[in-house]
Amino acid sequence: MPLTDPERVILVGVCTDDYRETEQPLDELEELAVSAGAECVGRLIQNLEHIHPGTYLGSGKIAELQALAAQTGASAVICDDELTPSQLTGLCDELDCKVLDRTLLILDIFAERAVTREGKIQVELAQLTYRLSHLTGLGKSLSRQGGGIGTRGPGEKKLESDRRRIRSRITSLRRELAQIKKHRAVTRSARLGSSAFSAAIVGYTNAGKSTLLNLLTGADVYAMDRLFATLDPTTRALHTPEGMEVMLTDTVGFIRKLPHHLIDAFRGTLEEACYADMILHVVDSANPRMEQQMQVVYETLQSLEIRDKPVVTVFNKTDLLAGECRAKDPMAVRSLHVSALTGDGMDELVKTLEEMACDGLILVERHYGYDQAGRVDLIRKYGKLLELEYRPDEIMLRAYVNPGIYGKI
Ligand SMILES: Nc1nc2c(ncn2[C@@H]2O[C@H](COP(=O)(O)OP(=O)(O)OP(=O)(O)O)[C@@H](O)[C@H]2O)c(=O)[nH]1
Ligand SMILES: [Mg+2]
Repeated sequence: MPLTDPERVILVGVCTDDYRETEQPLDELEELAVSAGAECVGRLIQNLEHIHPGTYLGSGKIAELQALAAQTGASAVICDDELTPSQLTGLCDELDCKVLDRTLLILDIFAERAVTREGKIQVELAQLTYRLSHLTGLGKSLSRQGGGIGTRGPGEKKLESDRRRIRSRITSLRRELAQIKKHRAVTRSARLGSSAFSAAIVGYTNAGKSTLLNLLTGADVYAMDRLFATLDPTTRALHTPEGMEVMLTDTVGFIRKLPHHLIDAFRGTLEEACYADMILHVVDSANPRMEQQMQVVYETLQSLEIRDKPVVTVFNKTDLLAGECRAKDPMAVRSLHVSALTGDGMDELVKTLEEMACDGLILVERHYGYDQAGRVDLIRKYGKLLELEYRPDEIMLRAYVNPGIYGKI
């Protein structure tokens, strides 16, 4: 991508109840804008009972915004909500600069971060679905200036193309995605067939999920102080000191008002968590918005219909806290306090994962004669082998087995 001056943007939010409630979300919008390579040159919040259906803001505030844009030389305005097509058109008619919304911004970041073919298709699908429904307003807005936020990904050319072409592109992308999904299901069932216990690492974006996976498994997932550093799921094995194997999957982070186009498009990726035995919920305990972020995570899990899985919550980044972290997650079976950066609390986390993996299993230590090798095979196949030694006159093994197998060995 050629280096250009960062886009100068003004952040705009509508506060429907409490002023401070919206000041904080604009902080997050700023992080998003910066992640997309923009420079924030102003902020504007309007207190309204309802978001204006035609222009997002009321007319007085729009005049103020116009003046602020002129004064700061802003080239774009970013609204903290997804605009309806008529709001986009309405606001665009009133202003001389580009108008973007939170959804377009998040899609833009995703487009830049996507690495794998699956990730790229998912983002393009989400972008095209969004564009299809906002075609007129967007054409007007994005034609104001070339390049910058909102124009990454499938490209402006497609914007101008007619709806039918976008629709046929969507159909062909969906078909390709279905193929990839089939392949993923095969890999997954191979993984499940190995009967290893599995945990899905979920959490708000930037909580430290990838850093934790890297530390626990020696994986090499891209971890960075930016929102949505990781989009593609990665699975790695954690080998505990007891000899147990736990498969950990790192997934895309969640965020407040995650665009539904993205949830739909990324369902396949997000659903990795549906197939895990448990959820490892990573929380940034140093973030002032921690409570809201945890709530967003649970809401997102709900919308993905992930409900009845045991959750272990790790309050991460405790190294950044002045005092001891005492936070507790009432939704979780266990709450732990760790630092993925210093390694603090890792022993306890590994022990907890091990306990979860062994829950309901029986530890056996047996010595079998070579004529009983069939039982050894049974344990190998259905149990979790910790130790196996072929001695001259016997086979020694230590393993976890479930009660069903226990009766047969
Ligand atoms: N101080 C401190 N920083 C941490 C800790 N864990 C992670 N970080 C930092 O937090 C930032 C985000 O970490 P990631 O592992 O990329 O977070 P993530 O949850 O995978 O984020 P996304 O992939 O963007 O959803 C990085 O700069 C990490 O170095 C921690 O325990 N302490
Ligand atoms: Mg990550």
